[in-house]
Formats: sequence, structure tokens, C-alpha cells
Amino acid sequence: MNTIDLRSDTVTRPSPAMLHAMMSAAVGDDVFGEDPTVNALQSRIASMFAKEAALFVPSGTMGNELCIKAHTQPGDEIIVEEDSHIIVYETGGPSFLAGVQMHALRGTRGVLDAGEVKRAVRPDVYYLPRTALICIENTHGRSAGSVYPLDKMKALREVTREAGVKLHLDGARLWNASVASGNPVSDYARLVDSLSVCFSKGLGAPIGSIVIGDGEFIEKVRKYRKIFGGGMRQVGILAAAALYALDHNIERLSEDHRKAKYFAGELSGISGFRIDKNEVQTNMVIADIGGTGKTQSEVLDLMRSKGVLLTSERLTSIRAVMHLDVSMEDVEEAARQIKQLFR
Ligand code: TLP
Repeated sequence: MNTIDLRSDTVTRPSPAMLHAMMSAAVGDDVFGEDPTVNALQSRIASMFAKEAALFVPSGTMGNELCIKAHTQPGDEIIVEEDSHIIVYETGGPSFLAGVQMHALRGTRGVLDAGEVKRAVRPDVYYLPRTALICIENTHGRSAGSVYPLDKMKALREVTREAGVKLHLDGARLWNASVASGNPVSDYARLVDSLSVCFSKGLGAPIGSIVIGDGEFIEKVRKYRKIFGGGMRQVGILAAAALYALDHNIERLSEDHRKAKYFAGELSGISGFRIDKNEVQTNMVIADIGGTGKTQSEVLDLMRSKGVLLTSERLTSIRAVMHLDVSMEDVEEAARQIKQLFR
């Protein structure tokens, strides 16, 4: 049985052409700043995002955590959206690594209300924590990959500028937001102080993310990356995969978005599934299966028995993520299997 793995866009394997690029990469010791392929990637990303500098890091989690560390002092407070990766899936990293507390605000499909953020920024009084940083996520994972609209980011930027608070963007899937909205990634980047983007999600690289910001900030991040154990040596083999991904795997994300729309359309017809197919903007589908009379783990197990791998989301929902290792035929087959199970 052919397994159709829709658990995440992180499950992709490097293609033969990507592996070839990795094998032929020029390398050097990156802790000495001497890896030519890493340096080429960092300069290319800095100019693509219209920022001064960029630093290659092992993971999206490390990218976010380094930025939080570099923007804050222990005892500070950071404002996050309550369903963001930073608060839900980074295992308490901000308090563990940066010694900050998180103030969670409820967003609408991941989007924070600028007025509410303004009210949540603490006044500068000695007995209150200092609000140092606001973090947002684009696309927003737990809202099925929804795109954070540029005008909402602009409104937030105004608030952070007035309040003298930094703004960080978890852009693990900013590529998807850019392809779906038609806005270049630099339009998003110019509205934030720092961002982290991943090559290991929809872009299909096996490992790697990058932190982007101004030169002074990136030097601070470089020091913390070493402290966090993320200084790597001949890492050009991974930077080569990222460069390959930039050349070949960005525009094709629209195919993943089409697959997600199709899949959502098929699932929305199943009795007991609740899904708003109009809310599918990028490569993810989240369906509430509360009305099927089956538990989430029963549904996941049943689907697994048919060769379709999905993940859980919240208590009664399941998630499917489209990526370059599943074809449209695979997605049609997955939808067929699921519909058969619930007939
Ligand atoms: N997300 C993974 C899981 O951790 C949930 C996934 O399968 O979606 N920011 C966002 C918005 C992410 O979705 C992820 C990974 C990360 C950061 C972390 O990236 P990695 O896994 O490279 O640390």
C-alpha cells in the first residue's frame, strides 16, 4: 500500500537534484565564517528580504528562540498570539532560554488586533514587567495556514513603533503567504525588526532556517547561536539545499495550495466533518471531526489503516498538510479513502 503522508510539509525528502547540489557544495568552517555556500545563502536572503543581514540556523524553533533571546532581558514580557507556535510548540522555550514571561492574546485566525496589543503593552513603571517584544506568525499554523494580511501587520507596526517595542515574525511558512497573496517577502520583512523563515517546510530542504534582521541584531544572534549550541561547521551542504529550494521550490507552492483547496472541498462533503473550505488559503486543511461520532484517535487510526497519515489538532480536529512529495493523484486517492471510510 502506498502511504500518503499528509502529517506535515516537514516530512519531505531531498530530491535527487537537491542531493546533487548538496554533494557538490563548496564548504568551509562556518563558525569561522568561512563557508562560502552559507555566506552566499545569507547574502542572498538578506537582499531578497531587503534587510542588512541573515544567519543560517538549524531549525525554526531555534530561529524564534534566538530572536526572543536577542530582543529581551530576563524578566521582560513578550506578547504572543495564544495559538502561536512559540507558545504552543516550543516547550516553554522563551521562559527556559530567555527568562521572559509570555502574555498571550487571542487572535482572529492568528491575527492580533492592533488596538488590543496597544492596550496590552505595559506602562513603563518599575514594578511592572517591561513589554519588550511582540511576536506574530505568518502563515498561522493552527489556523490552517491562514495569511496574516499586510494591512494588519502595518497597523501592528504602528503600535510597536509608538510604544518602542520590537516586532518579530515567525515566518516558517512566509513563502506560502507570499505566493498566496502575491506580496513579495520583503513587503512583510520591512514591517518587522526580525524574522525567521524555514527551508525545511514547503521548500523541501531537509534541515535549516534563517534569521533575518539588521546587522547589529544578527551579530547578537550569532553569539547566542553559539551559546545555544547551533554553531555548525561545514554546513554548506545544508545551505546548498536551501539555495536549491530558493531556485526551484517557491513558485510551485501554489500547487500545494491547489491541492489543499481540493482536499478541503472533498472533506467538506463528509457527514460529521466541519470544515470551511473558503478558509483554506495556503497548504493546510484542518477539519473538525466532532460530528462523526468517532474520536480523533479513532479517525487517525482508521485513516492510517488506509495508508493516509494525518495529525491531530485541538481536541476534535485533524490536520492535513500538502507538500512537494504528494502528487495531486495522491491527494485524490487520500480523499477517496477518507470518503469511503465515512460512507
Ligand atoms: N511546525 C511543525 C510542528 O512543530 C507543529 C508543523 O508540522 O507544522 N514556526 C511554525 C509556524 C511552525 O509551524 C514550525 C514547525 C516551527 C516554527 C518550528 O520549526 P522547526 O520544526 O524547524 O523547529
